[in-house]
Amino acid sequence: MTTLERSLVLVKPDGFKRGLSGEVLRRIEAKGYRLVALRILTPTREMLDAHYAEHAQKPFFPELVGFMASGPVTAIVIEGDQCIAGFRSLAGATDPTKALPGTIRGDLGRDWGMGSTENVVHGSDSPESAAREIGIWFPSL
Ligand code: IDP
Ligand code: MG
Repeated sequence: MTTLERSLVLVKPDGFKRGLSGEVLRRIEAKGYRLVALRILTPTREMLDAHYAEHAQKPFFPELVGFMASGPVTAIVIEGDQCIAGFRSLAGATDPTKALPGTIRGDLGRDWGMGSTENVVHGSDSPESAAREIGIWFPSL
């Protein structure tokens, strides 16, 4: 028996701009996870400070928030048994240069020589993060 989970997935501004939202949704659905909610929005500074609170003291934080606020993102809540780890597997490693082929970041991402790591997607990393992040992006859920 495993636990039914929800995870917060973002198609980041690089992925949105490149028209990859559909491809990310396709991979989520092909894997068998259910789409629970979806919206397109340009995140506010307040949302990003909350979303990336664990990284507030990191040297890359200003570039990360600047990148994430640079345009629309597709925010998605997915559902399925073990979908948190399952989507992290689909996404691949944080660094798109090292992410394995077959993963979203490995297949669709690359280093663009920018200060921020543009890596197409975000996925929650634990049930606690998922609950917190879903509250930020989908207050009505
Ligand atoms: P994750 O997205 O794979 O969970 P985290 O370590 O939580 O990776 O970092 C959050 C985001 O911050 C990454 O997806 C990436 O966009 C950015 N990031 C992480 N590490 C670095 C770095 O060393 N330099 C620049 N950006 C980074
Ligand atoms: Mg993370």
